[in-house]
Amino acid sequence: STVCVVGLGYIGLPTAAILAARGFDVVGVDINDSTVEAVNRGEIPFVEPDLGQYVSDAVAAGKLSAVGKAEAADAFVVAVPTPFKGDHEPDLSYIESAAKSLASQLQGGELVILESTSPPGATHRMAQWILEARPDLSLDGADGKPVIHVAHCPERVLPGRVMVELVTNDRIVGGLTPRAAEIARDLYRSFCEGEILLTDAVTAEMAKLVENSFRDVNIAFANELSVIADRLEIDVWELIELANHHPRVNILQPGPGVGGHCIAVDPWFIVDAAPKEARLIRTAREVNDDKPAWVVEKVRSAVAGIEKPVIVTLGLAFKPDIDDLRESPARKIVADLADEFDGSEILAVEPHVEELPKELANRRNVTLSGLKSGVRRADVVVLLVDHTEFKEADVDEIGLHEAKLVDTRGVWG
Ligand code: SAJ
Repeated sequence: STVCVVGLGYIGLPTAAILAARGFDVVGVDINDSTVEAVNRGEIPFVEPDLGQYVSDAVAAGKLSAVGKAEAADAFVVAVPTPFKGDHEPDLSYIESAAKSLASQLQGGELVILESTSPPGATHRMAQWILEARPDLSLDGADGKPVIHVAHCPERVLPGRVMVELVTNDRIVGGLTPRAAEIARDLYRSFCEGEILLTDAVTAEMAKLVENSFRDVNIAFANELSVIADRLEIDVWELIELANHHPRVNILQPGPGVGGHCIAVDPWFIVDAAPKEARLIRTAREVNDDKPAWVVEKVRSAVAGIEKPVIVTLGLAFKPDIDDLRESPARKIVADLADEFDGSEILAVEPHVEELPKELANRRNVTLSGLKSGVRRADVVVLLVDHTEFKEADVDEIGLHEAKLVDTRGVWG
């Protein structure tokens, strides 16, 4: 049977590729021409282990192709972005245009799955957009109209392990009707070896948001501890290591803030849906979002008294050993340092990229640097990402001890 995947990003493309590998005839849809062209050449537009092989095999086998507009299919998977608008309000406009574009392709009997991380109620809203465009269809066969089965199946794969976790993770499938959930389950069964758990759409939407909020709140706890420990002049890494010997304590690791496209975003959808009640979740977001400014403050005190200090920052990615700079606190810290230390040199070390992101490349006082050549010239070294390359560096050989150190990840203590 045929599947149309709308949105060929970090989630849509892997999902399209794995469905094609399991024998479905898959058409991927993206508004970005260069993505469409890359996929049709059998190439991928971003880095993700094993995905390239899947895509090139599927395209070569004639099982996967990409186009600019939705086409008729037995099942539709919507995997488009759900960013913010205004003050942390979810922006459903990509879901709305996906719904409108696929609505014209429906005949009745199709499955429509929303995979995008969504605020509570978004799946219902998507179904309304479809039915507004297609009043001849229904969700439950009322008035004898042909049925469209709509479900929400949030993805929970970890970037860098997507092709593994798509298969091994358990999956939550929330239907607007119980029948829709069952039909969606059958599609996921084709590649998912984990448990597939059925519920309603709103609970499925919330489950995804709650998972990432759980992590955000726990990281906020660690980040707050690091600020408290600094005030009390104790070593937070030792503190956490010791506390974690307790059989029921498992504190996460502090860092320069929380990045990525999910954990720093999803909790706000809960806050937006229940602003009065979501107190802890909101505060956790604020604690994590305040951490970059605190790191800048630490650098400020480290360079006090040095005229035109050379500041070397290690890492720009949002977490170790990836090239993904989206929503990265490291990147924000480097930009803020560049603003604040206008006459100084900032040497940014990021072994996973070949060029600086635009907003940093545009500044005359920021350059991309090698690790050793940068650290040699440093008055202060600011460790922002615990890349393996940094952890394994020989501190004597790179001359680390000759500079002051602000270590936000506890790599060098
Ligand atoms: N971080 C810390 N300290 C920690 C752990 C993480 O500061 O102890 C920071 C990281 O450096 C990074 C951020 O948190 O900046 C997020 O990294 P992450 O590895 O925790 O998560 P993501 O954003 O790569 O992926 C998350 C995952 N969700 C959970 O683990 C609950 C993933 O399973 C989801 O699929 C993904 O969000 C998503 O797409 O929602």
